[in-house]
Amino acid sequence: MITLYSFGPAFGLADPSPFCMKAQMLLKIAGLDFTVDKTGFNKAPKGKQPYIDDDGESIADSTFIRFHIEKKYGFDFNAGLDDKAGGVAWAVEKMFEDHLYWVLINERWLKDDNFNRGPRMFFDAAPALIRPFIISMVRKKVAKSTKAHGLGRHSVAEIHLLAEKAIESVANIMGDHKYLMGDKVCGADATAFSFIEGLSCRHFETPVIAIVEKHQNLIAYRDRMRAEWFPELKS
Ligand SMILES: N[C@@H](CCC(=O)N[C@@H](CS)C(=O)NCC(=O)O)C(=O)O
Repeated sequence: MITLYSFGPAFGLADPSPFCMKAQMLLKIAGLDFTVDKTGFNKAPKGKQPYIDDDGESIADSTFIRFHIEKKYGFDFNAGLDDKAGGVAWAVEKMFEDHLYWVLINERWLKDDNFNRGPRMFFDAAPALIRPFIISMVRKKVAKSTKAHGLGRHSVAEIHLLAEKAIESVANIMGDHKYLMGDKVCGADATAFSFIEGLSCRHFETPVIAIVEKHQNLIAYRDRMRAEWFPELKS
């Protein structure tokens, strides 16, 4: 019995966290049954979601969840990919997770309008009296993290230029394929879909949406993938 600990649907997305969406999609691609638990954040082994409990075994981090599925269930997320394609898939995945993720964070958490229409709701359960203090503290922590990563040291124009280049690279790699690496879904599709979906989410107002929408193949892919893997979501 697998339990996936994540945030649950928000902003028209299967999950506001692209990593949680990715983990959910990996489980779906592998054909495993699971339930979603939205109450586990305070017990997260690495202080972040997603994590899973698989018959008493706890696995934290979407990539280690992937490795666990591959090892325990013998599922090959790179089936059909040669070494070069597997390498490209991994590089694309990590470009989303370790580079474009910070663009998404910057747009959602550090721009007041977007913060107010999105992440602010994560604090609704905090006592009203200390809520503003907690919000300010967490946003300062987020700003510090983006600076520590490096992306947060650039101007807005520079951040969008980097986003443009990264997204264009993904569009070029995908070309006219049905999936990221060809005609068969692979592990990196879980990441690619989740981040393209998150970066182009119309609940927020950001030039990044137009950057993604410049690439018709990415938009068609996003819509196809949503219909295939998350049919429960309205498009
Ligand atoms: N490397 C992790 C990243 C997970 C992650 O960054 N989760 C964020 C949500 S997108 C989180 O739980 N943040 C809470 C926090 O940092 O306090 C993975 O692949 O699962």
